[in-house]
Amino acid sequence: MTGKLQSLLSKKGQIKRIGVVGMGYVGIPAAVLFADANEFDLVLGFQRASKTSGYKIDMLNRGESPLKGNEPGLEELLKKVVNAGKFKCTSDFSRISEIDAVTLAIQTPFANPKDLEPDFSALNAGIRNVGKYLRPGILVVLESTITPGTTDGMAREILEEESGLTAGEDFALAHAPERVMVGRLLKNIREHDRIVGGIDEASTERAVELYSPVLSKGKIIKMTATAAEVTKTAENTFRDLQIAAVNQLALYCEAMGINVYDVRAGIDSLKGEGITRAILWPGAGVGGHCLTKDTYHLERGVKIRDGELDYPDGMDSIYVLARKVNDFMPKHMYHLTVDALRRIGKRPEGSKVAILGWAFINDSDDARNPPSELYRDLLLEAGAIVAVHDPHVMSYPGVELHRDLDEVVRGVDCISIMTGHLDYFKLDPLRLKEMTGQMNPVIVDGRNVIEPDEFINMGFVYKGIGRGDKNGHEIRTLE
Ligand code: SAJ
Repeated sequence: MTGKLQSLLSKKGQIKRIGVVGMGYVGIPAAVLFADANEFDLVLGFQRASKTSGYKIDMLNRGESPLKGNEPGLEELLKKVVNAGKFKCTSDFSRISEIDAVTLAIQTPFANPKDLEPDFSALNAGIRNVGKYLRPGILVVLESTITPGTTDGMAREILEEESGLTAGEDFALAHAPERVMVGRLLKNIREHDRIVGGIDEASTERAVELYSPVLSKGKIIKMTATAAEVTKTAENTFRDLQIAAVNQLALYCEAMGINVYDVRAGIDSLKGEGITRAILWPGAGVGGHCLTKDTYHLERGVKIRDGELDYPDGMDSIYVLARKVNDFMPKHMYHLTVDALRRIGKRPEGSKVAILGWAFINDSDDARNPPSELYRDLLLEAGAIVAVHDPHVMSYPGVELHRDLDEVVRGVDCISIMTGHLDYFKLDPLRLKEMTGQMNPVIVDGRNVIEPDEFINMGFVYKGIGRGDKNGHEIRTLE
């Protein structure tokens, strides 16, 4: 921490005017919560007037949220702060020079999921824009999920290059990763603990001053910027690891002819006195935009690190292995499908398969990195005829999505449940069998949705993830 920055911040006084760059799922709720805090006078939402998202500027200034889906309280709060003149959206980045603190919440998706390299171009452009108009005494905070080392590395370099100022002396710089989930954006920002990490103590303290007013139940957890980046990527890496652990257990249980859900209940029973096993749920795969990429951010952070990594020579990271196990699960669903069809003398080629569920998560329309995609690709490659049902996902490039379940299952050889949507828990075995018109239709359950015996007793050929106790059942032929 240098005296120069401290004295600049003291001279500037309390944070009163805030800028939020990136009017998306993270930026908009953050901006309206800052604007609703009495501690602050004005919040400017910065949004590029681009063809694809420039429309948000007028919408937001009318007090209308451009976000899809239901976000409790967001539109009311947005109208309130717009009417109070405390929030305004603009594409004029030069107004950054008039604010005290600016946060950047810009997506860092994979350019190409195959090579797992993040596309930092939008974030870099945002940082460069901030750098251009940066003034002494301003606090810059990155909220996007980024590779550890980015704040104190690439971001610092761009800001210094564009502004001619020095981080930690002329301006404060920190990372405060977002932890919001669609459908509960405002609640998450208010109630989750907030990790706040500056490149130095003065930056950390200034970021604490910025975020404290918007927290209701949440507490501030202070650390360095790089530690904050590792925390964010690691908290999702750990979740992915936990899911992989139970997915591998499910595969073992299938091979050993036992029910993984009995084992899971047994393991989960060992708790109390500070012991826990935190066992999650096996399934048809792991999708979404968090768990599928954050492990690789963490792995990249270690690669670009300064210090020496002491780790067994040539051994895969358990985190990368976890990703490989989870990415195997849609393939395992395909193997279960092939086995089941073989039991009734059929092959994938020419068979009709109904996929139930395209969203990566139950009862949601979010279809980012859906496990169903690999499963569908494998079926198509094998010459199967595939139809996809999802009650929530409206569209997906290159995939025809059906809303009418009867239409999708009519005359099929196999029904595969890939997402645990509520609708699928109500599947009626007799009606479903009649719809397929088959003596022994196949059903493959990727999310523990159905009760196996109800379908086996109706003549279905059943396969379920982790159901080693049922997957080899006798096939019943009903008159
Ligand atoms: N999944 C399983 N088994 C489980 C849990 C999830 O197979 O036991 C699968 C889901 O089907 C889905 C994928 O993993 O395909 C991801 O599910 P998720 O519940 O982790 O949902 P995400 O990807 O939206 O994760 C977000 C993360 N939140 C943020 O990054 C701010 C994550 O940190 C949260 O823990 C998670 O939501 C949550 O708990 O809701």
